Amino acid sequence: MKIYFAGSIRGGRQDAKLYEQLIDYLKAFAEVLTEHVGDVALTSAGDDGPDDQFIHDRDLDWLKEADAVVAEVTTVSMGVGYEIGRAVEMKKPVLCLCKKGAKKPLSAMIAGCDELVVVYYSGFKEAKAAIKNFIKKVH
Ligand code: 6IA
Repeated sequence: MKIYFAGSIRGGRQDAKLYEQLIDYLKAFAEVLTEHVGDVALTSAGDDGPDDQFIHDRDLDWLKEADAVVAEVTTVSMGVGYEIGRAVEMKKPVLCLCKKGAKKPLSAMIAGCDELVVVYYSGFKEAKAAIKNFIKKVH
């Protein structure tokens, strides 16, 4: 099973360590196509490819290849929102994980979409339980 993990890059890297931990947990169940999202060395100003078109096209190919998407949506990110929208159009199962009590309330376009599984969690333990439950359903 292949998972596309989505998390903020240019939207801000304050949760990069958390992405790394979630990706490590996901790897127990599936191949994660987008491990770089959890690379704490990747800053919001850093570079990971020749140009933006390359990054976009390569990521879209991975999204098409994925069986499911797990997105950490607490940090607002244009790219993550775009990936979720494209995944919904492709009829892929999508889990959106959002920290309870986040500074900015989750966008209505994510919180209000009934084609997504949206889980609000309090700690890493709850996030892991949501992932386990989601994987069980989509496997
Ligand atoms: O708008 P954002 O940059 O926060 O969007 C983040 C999402 O878009 C992630 O889930 C990634 O899958 C994807 N993405 C955005 N930028 C990149 C990237 N390098 N490499 C891979 N995936 C990306 C860009 C580095 C950049 C800071 C120059």
